This record gives sequence, C-alpha cells and structure tokens, in this order.
Amino acid sequence: MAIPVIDFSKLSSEERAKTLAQIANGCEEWGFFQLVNHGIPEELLERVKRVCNEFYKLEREENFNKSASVELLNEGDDEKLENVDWEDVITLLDDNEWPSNTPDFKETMADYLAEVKKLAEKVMEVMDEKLGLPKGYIKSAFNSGDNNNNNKAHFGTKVSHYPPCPQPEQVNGLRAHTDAGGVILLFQDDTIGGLQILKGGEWVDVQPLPNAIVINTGDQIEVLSNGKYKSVWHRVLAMPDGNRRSIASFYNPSLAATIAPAPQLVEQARGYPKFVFGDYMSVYAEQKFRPKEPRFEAVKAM
Ligand SMILES: O=C(O)CCC(=O)C(=O)O
Ligand SMILES: [Fe+2]
Repeated sequence: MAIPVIDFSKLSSEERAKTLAQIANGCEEWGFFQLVNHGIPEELLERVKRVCNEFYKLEREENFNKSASVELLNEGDDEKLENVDWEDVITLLDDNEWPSNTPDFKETMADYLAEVKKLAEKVMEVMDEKLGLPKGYIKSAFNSGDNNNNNKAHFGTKVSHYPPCPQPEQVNGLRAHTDAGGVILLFQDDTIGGLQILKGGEWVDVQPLPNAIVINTGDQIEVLSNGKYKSVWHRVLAMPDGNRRSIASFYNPSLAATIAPAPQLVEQARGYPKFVFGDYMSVYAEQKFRPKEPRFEAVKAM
C-alpha cells in the first residue's frame, strides 16, 4: 500500500477532471497524498534543504544532544518513553523572530513559505470544487474572525529534524496524533523515512519522494466537510541511521474564526460542533496525542 502520488500540473491540462478526482480520492480515502509537479521551483527546494541542514548543525544539534529526550534515553531504563518525542523543532510564524545565525536561512524560508502558501490555497480551491462549495469557501472560512482584525488565517511552518536514534524502539520520533488545523503541506526528507499513517488499522509508510509535497488534512477540514474528508492519525518513527529533515507548513483558521460544517454539506447531521478555532486549540494543547472525538465534545460544551 502506498500513499497516492498525484501530478498537480495536470490540473491545467485535458486531464483536469481525472486529477481533481485523484485529489478528492486522496482526501476521502487516505487523508494524505503526495503532489509532484506542484509548481514550487526545484532550485528553491534545493536551497531549502541546504539551509535547513546547515541550520540544524549550526544552531540546533548541540541543544538536541542536551535535550530531555536524549537524557531520558541515556538513563538506560528499558521502558518505552511515552511522553517525549525524538524530534528537534522550531516554528516559523509571521510574528515571531526567526533564527538568524545561519546564512540565507531567513530569506530562503521566506521565499519557500510564500510558495507553499500559494500551493495551499490552490489545493483548498480543489477541495472547494470537489466538495461542491463555492470557490474560495475554505480560504474565506479560515480568513474570518471578529471585528478586531483577527481575521487572517494562521499560517505557520515547523522545521523539524529527527536525529539518528541509538534505541529507536524505545521512543517515537513524533507520537501519533491527528493535526488540529486545516491543510498541512509537508516537505519531507529525500531518503530517510519514518512518517506513517494509520489506514484500516495498519501503519502505512509515507514513502520519501524527492521534492514532492505531502498534503494532509487536519481536524478543521473534517468538521468543515462534515466528515467527508477525515483527519488521519499519523506518527514518525525514530530511525537508527540518518537525520530526517521535515518542514511542515500549516494553513489553519485564524484563532477568532468560527468553524462549523458547511451548510451545503449538512443534509445529514453527523454531530460535528460549531466553535471558535482558538478554543479548539486550547483543548488541543492539552490533548494532542489523544483521539479527536473528545476534543469535538469539549468545544461543543464551551
Ligand atoms: O515530520 C513529519 O513528517 C510529520 C510532522 C507532523 O506530523 C506534525 O508536525 O504534525
Ligand atoms: Fe502531524
């Protein structure tokens, strides 16, 4: 079993309908798919890989080697570590300070984020179309909020490294979860695997494919689509060899946005709640590694 690989450039060819159908199938049956020929220049992707590798070496490796995960593993207890991840991570947001000691890191990542955000919006338009929603529906649902200018989608990027692990069976790279937000675009390592999704009760690898972008949908797309596109459990295994790089960009609603099933899709009520996304994130912060259904119940009660 392999995650679907879809040629995004075919959207503007005579194979448009077939490509739309492949994406809809990826959303309905898998919750994850990979895009090739997605339009982000290869030259930029090569630069992203280079600056992220350098960034880890220059600004992160030393810290990781002193982290709680490394210390706990070194303590040598044979119990599996259930409360930590074997992951080094920083998050790039519009309004936080970005690392500045690695040459070209900031500029390159700014260029990449601009491209990947455009790709996210194109993918959301495909979802609009295949869900039977007006063009721009998901984008405007995510870019909405109160009257205090809190109405911009929350777009961020997580730069992660999963260093080689001497006892990979003792710890997860990243514990299993579904993503809280909207649409996630992942630029994963060319060769080192470890990302898996849960499908039909089995863990399936998200096979590394150089310069592809992996797309997956979070809990908010599940709610908005009234369950047609489900957020899917995934995890990252710790690996004995190689330092896996992954760059995950998330296009999420603004914290003030109200999220609910689209009225066009509720011919059958499925019990999804209506809530403010910021409230959902407060619940998620406490319950990320648990099933989503109690999160839906918790925001319903708020
Ligand atoms: O690093 C990866 O491949 C996946 C990361 C992930 O699932 C997440 O950050 O939510
Ligand atoms: Fe995730």
